[in-house]
Amino acid sequence: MKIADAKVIVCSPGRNFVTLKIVTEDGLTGLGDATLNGREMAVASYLSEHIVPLLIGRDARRIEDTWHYLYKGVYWRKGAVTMTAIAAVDVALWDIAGKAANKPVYQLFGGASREEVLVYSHASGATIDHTVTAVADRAKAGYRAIRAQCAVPGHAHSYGVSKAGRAYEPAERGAMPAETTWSTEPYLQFAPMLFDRLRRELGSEIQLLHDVHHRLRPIEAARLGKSLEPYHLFWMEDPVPAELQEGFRTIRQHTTTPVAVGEVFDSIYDAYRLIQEQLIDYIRASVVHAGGLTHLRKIAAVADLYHVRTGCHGASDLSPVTMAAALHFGLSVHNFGIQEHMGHTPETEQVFPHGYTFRDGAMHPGDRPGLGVTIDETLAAAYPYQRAYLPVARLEDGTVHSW
Ligand code: EZ4
Ligand code: CO
Repeated sequence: MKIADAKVIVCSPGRNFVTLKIVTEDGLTGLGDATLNGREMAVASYLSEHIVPLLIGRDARRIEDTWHYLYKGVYWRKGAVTMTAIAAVDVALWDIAGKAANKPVYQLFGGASREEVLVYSHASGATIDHTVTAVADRAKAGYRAIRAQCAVPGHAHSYGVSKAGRAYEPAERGAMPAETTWSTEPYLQFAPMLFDRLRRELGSEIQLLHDVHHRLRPIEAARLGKSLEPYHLFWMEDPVPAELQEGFRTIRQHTTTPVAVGEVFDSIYDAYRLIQEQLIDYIRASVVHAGGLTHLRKIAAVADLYHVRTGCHGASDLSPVTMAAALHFGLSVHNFGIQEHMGHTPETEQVFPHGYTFRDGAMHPGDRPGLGVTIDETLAAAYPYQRAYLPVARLEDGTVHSW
């Protein structure tokens, strides 16, 4: 089962996606997502210039060997661009392996560990009233777990708040990144008020999540976690930037609010101390940015030893190919926690027809052979790439801050 062809497809059905398509001599095709939000063409070129020539003629069944050939063989290890490129190859090969076996990918991972994959949706608003309504709407749509974000009064640019009537999409097309401002103290005072209202209006059953998006320092995150304890959040996400894993000790010493981290992690090496010291509760590393299904399953296996569960990133910049892969992973992995489900635009859904389904707050990858996702290349070509950037954040005095 030799690889006969591989190509990179870049399209923009509402937002940019990079997709790797691998074809075998026997005519099987596999898809892998290679989208790195705001730096898409770096991965596209890494794949087409450096990896595609290495794939032609390789045995498509040698997934583990190919992973190490690309990881160790490059000499320059890790990094978001490298790990996203490796992930695209890895996921495409698992797609092919499923098709060759005529089984959905989760059946190659030991089968289903559960009947469904619990997902959480997003809700946001410009005011607490709007946010309460938005969360209630998501609950009506069937979601049992909802991430709530709200603009801090006087600070229009709080993270995660959608522009009126539009789905939240942080990357903006244009020549330069948008600039937003951030102020920590008003946020720390405001966040408990938001969750107090949400609990009083929506009750205690619904699972509430919140994304801090790397904005705080450890002692500030400890204060936030403590102030949110009465509202028993499912998790507080990315409370601080995680380059300094030790920083989480301070948070842990002060609060029982569960902590989730890792959507920007590229491998187990970003997380092993967090996991081994049990400084986090959920690991958010994703199929697409952490080396594909092969490496994410190893991260989950390490996490399982330390009571850490999975909570994979699933924003709109992770394509339907990643969503499908995440669902095969989530259905099968023992220590699954929750899966983010932000959803995609109708244009994106048309470009990537898929077999996964949503019902009553949970998803299922479906039982088509492989991942169960295809790409309509003709339609994709109608949406050419457009450069887009994630915003940058500054403090009120102009200092650059984590966005
Ligand atoms: O800002 O995926 O939890 N979800 C998030 C996302 C990220 C984007 C960055 O590309 O934090 O919305
Ligand atoms: Co996040």
